[in-house]
Amino acid sequence: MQDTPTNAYAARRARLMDAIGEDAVAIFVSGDEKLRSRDTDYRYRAHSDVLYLTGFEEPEAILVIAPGHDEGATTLFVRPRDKERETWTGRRAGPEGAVADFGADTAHPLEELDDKLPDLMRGREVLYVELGRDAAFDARIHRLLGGLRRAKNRPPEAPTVLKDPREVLHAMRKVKGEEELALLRRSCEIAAEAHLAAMKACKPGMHEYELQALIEYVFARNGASFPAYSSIVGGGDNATILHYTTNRDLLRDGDLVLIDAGCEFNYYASDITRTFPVSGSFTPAQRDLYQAVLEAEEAAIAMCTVGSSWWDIHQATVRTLTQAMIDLKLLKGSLDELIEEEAYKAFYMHKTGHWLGMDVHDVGPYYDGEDYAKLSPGEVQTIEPGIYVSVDAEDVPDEMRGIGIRIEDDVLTTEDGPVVLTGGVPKSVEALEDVVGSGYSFTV
Ligand SMILES: [Mn+2]
Repeated sequence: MQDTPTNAYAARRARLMDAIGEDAVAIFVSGDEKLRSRDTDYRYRAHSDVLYLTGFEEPEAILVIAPGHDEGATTLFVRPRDKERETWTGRRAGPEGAVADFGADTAHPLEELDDKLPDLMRGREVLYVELGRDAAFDARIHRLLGGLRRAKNRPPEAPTVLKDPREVLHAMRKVKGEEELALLRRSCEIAAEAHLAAMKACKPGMHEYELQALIEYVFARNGASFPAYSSIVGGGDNATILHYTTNRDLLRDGDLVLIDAGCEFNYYASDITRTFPVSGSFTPAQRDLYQAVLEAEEAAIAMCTVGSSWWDIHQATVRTLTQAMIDLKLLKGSLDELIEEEAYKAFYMHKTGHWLGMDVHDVGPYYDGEDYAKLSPGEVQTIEPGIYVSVDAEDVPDEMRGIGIRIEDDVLTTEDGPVVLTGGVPKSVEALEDVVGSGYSFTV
């Protein structure tokens, strides 16, 4: 997390403390490593809540925020330094490093959690903890709470109210600070460069995985340590599978290829989709469908202004796309009836976008029980309409079967209107026909 200033983490913790108050204590868990196969783990990535509040990247860490506590409000429980383990699996900050480099007031080795956590909860009314993610951790919390409740000859000391910390913290995470926007912008720039590289390199006879490799090479070369999600490279009718990640097929002349890929740069995700002809020129049917999706995308981006409702943007996009489906003979009937019956869902079955931040499908509410979320300055969301015509769709023009198109950009809402963070990658028909297959050479 070298690119986020230490005082930004302190400021985030201070806002959280203000929100929960001195009667409360909050616990956040970074998560364990996960076995991938036999004795090999998936590459570790800490929970975004812990990263957001501390920048601490190691597995198994537990962060406790107890506002006003005698020994300081921020406590980290972390893996201890261990010369032998560190020789095998990498450096550890240890409790000393947690204090020196990650803003903890106090830090302890993990093995002291059962001993020390009750002291941090004692006398506070509300315990904020996310239950239901890790059964072993849930059981541990219940056991420690039970111990506090059984304490004799003292006033009641255990928290009596359990709350989910996500409501407070995720509302904070939804609105990005300047230091976060700088990282998000860079993440988007890198992903845009990767998509452009794939367009330039693409030619018939390549495999989907070759474009995937090139995209992920550009991510890594720019210091983005992970793809933000499994890269999707779908040629031909693979593009009609929304989360196709097999990426094993040949890319054929006459087909489109849909690429949905973004990187994670300093823990901030980008998320871009482009669809373009493998050979560099659209067929008339491909062009018609593409143009319809592009117009819907541009109209939706223009709606990303302060106060716009997330749901209204989706509804407007549904309307635009349904009209296009009528015009292109994918659907028959009246616009209002087709929307009412949700007939468009045969070809457009997902929502128009999602929040973007440390997680690709970022946190923060879409609906508060009464109203859909309205956009505020500093929020970033994707806009990603699509049309997907499956090969076995009924009553559709033959030349449209097996075509899947999605166009996705990442959009920041500001007082001055929408800012497209992923504008560095072409999307007009003319620009794509120009750039696809124009050649890409590695510079190392
Ligand atoms: Mn997306």
